[in-house]
Amino acid sequence: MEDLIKSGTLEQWCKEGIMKLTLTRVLMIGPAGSGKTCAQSLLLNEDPPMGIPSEYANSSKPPTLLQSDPHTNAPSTTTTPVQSSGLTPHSIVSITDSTPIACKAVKALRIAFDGKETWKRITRDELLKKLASSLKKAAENALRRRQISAHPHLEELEGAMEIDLEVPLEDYDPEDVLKEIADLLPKAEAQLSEKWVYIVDSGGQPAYQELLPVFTRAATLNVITLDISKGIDEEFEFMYRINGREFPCDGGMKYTNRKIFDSVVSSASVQKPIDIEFVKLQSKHSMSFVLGTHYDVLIERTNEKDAETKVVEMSSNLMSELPQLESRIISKVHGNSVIYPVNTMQKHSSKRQKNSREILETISKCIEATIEIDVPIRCFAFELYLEKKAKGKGFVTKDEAIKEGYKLYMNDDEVELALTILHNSTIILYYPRIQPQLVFVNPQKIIDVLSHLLALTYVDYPTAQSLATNVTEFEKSYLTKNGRFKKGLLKKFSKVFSDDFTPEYFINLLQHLHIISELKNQAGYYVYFLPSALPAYNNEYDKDLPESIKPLYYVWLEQEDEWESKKLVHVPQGIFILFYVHLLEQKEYRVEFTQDSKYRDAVSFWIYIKGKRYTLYIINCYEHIKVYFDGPKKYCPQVRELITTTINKSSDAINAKRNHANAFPCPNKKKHCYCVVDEENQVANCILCKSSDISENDETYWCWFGLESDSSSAGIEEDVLLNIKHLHDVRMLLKKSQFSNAEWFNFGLGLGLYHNTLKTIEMDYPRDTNGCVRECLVKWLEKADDVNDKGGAKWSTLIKALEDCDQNSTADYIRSKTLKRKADEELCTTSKSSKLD
Ligand SMILES: Nc1nc2c(ncn2[C@@H]2O[C@H](COP(=O)(O)OP(=O)(O)OP(=O)(O)O)[C@@H](O)[C@H]2O)c(=O)[nH]1
Ligand SMILES: [Mg+2]
Repeated sequence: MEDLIKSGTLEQWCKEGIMKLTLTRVLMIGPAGSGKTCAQSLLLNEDPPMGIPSEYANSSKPPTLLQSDPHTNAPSTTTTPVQSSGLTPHSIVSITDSTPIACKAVKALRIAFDGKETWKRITRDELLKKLASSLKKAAENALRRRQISAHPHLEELEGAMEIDLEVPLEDYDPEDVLKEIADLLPKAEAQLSEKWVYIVDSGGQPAYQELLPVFTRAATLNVITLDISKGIDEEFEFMYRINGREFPCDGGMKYTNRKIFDSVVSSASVQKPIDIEFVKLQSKHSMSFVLGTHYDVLIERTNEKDAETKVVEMSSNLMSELPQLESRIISKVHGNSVIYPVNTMQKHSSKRQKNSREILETISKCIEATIEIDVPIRCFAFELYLEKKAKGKGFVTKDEAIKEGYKLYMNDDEVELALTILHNSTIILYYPRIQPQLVFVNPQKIIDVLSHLLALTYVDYPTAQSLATNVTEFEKSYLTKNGRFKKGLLKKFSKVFSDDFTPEYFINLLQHLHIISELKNQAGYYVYFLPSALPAYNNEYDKDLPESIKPLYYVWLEQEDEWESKKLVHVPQGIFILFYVHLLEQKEYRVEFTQDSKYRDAVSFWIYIKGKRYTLYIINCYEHIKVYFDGPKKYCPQVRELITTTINKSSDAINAKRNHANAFPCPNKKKHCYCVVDEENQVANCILCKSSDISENDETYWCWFGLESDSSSAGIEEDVLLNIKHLHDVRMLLKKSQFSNAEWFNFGLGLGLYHNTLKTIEMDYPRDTNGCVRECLVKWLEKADDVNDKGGAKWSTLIKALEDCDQNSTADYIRSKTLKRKADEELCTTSKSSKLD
């Protein structure tokens, strides 16, 4: 160790060492109880969860509050005698508890042996050994370099390096991670595979799935588990499992394997690839592998041959509705089937190994699912330091993290970068904007509280009390019916909050992520609205939906390549719940809930425009989102712009592409067909049938796109500061005056937007200059970048920006429509006053 420090090798290794990884980022995803957690054990070639022989058995303590070993991330299981509520299908009793929204990534090595692949969990000791072998190599190289150069001023050089040392030798803790690594040097072997996997397990409850993208980044491989003992379109209830008991999650709501599958594959297809530094080769898009679990149940019910036939049938049936996403699914995983049938609880070790190998063999062939990344070696050592420091607490403060970073010769910026990488790739949670700055080395701290908060709405009262000590029946029903809670409830999650991680921190965080919204109740107390806790929509609003204006749909369209036609996918998971909170929190329009019931996936709001109240219904139908408005047609464009802007914000928050479009239902009523609106040309084209039957003159549709700008009502004659409410007016004026959209970039610069902002817009709207112009205007109206320095969002600054990019006729037109009257008035006043003189 001493030599390593003195020679500067340790410092150089810390500063320059990299681990070249071929990385597969796997997300276990699928319906609740379909076997994600059990499948993860299978992939890692570990025994199926059997329950833990621990003091937690038969206790009322929630096992999820266990301090799990961050390295093993062992699934939380329980041996509590199982009391099935009678709702369990096929008399299967679960031995695993439901997983919270997400778990920290498990690191595993991909080991190829004899042409076969296995995945092996990387334990702390193994990671230390790996780092030691990397350090050994660095030391050997350094020695060789020194021998070769036999530098005459070597001593001088070494002296200089010693001065650089940030931690004096005597300060090294005997249990220091670097020392642990150095101690392993004599035993260090050559590095084996640098093919790694990060596996993230998730919870399948619908509310959990909606929140998942807030905490995770796009995986390169989604392992979708479907319980194939249930048919593809068979309806079933989702269960929440805790302490060996099961509770229905969504009171009577039914889901099917297909619905979940379509939604998961669609969401994966619109996710932007993970954007972290050091990625050398990005995956083109994510892939999915479909694991058909509970195969044993299917076989037991019939026989092996019939079960096999059933899997083939299910496979083609599954792909029938989203054939356009076939290229995103690993096909022929079992004969010609896209479903690999398996019993994830298989106890027989050689059969288990065989299943695991077969699955991994298929996955290993899918090179699209890997990325190549040069991870700075110190990221791994840093994580080990953080884990040590966080022991018992689950988190460290930013200052503590910085101090640990110094031991690895990292400066503050490098610590920040390492934390961001760890946050994005392993779900160590770090939100620098929340004070005090904390690093959650064990993300369960945060995610468990949120998951348990939602679980209070699923379980019975006694079980709720095991989650939150002394929770009252009122608190439970206030959350279930109204989606609301007070800070006091959080304090009842004992043993979770400690030191700087307080309920206040947790609330700030959820507000920052737009998962909750703060409201003041009549008594002046703050309450928190968590829409995820609300029940699923039951069509209650349908009888009241206004009919005089056609509903406006939002659909999501995905494109394989630039010249391929756009194909319909489902609403990405996570968008709606964030949209809900963003809409409540926007400041431009006053909105209030109507007296209808509240749902997680449908809202009915009163929106006030010029003081008058109108009703707005927004419903997530999972294939599309639909919007109904009962106000005058002239306000429809404003409402549309508000909703589009809010959806964009939610898309950005979950790293989803902004590839939504407006549409109307196909007049031919063809299934899965929509008339997608081409806003620029004011036409709508059906995506499946050839017709475009929506008349260009039918105002009940086109009012949403209102050709005329409502200049008088928007008060645009004066050179006042404009805001996002004027977006439609500005867009219509540009359109009418034949503004050349191709000039959008220079126009944006002229408005005061930064080059980087415009580049981001360009990436979000490829080959869509109309979309680029819109986003430029949104940023301008939001006064982003240097907009205020250019005079703010006013007609005069807009006109100047147009003139600066040679759009003089557009500038003249807008002047004539907006400032001319004012100019005329001024002229008139001047002439009057000169006469008086
Ligand atoms: N017979 C049989 N049972 C299975 C199989 N896979 C899972 N199970 C059972 O289903 C239960 C739930 O499995 P998990 O792996 O915990 O399910 P999950 O998808 O992780 O569920 P959530 O975490 O709630 O989303 C287990 O406790 C097992 O009893 C299978 O292939 N065959
Ligand atoms: Mg699970």
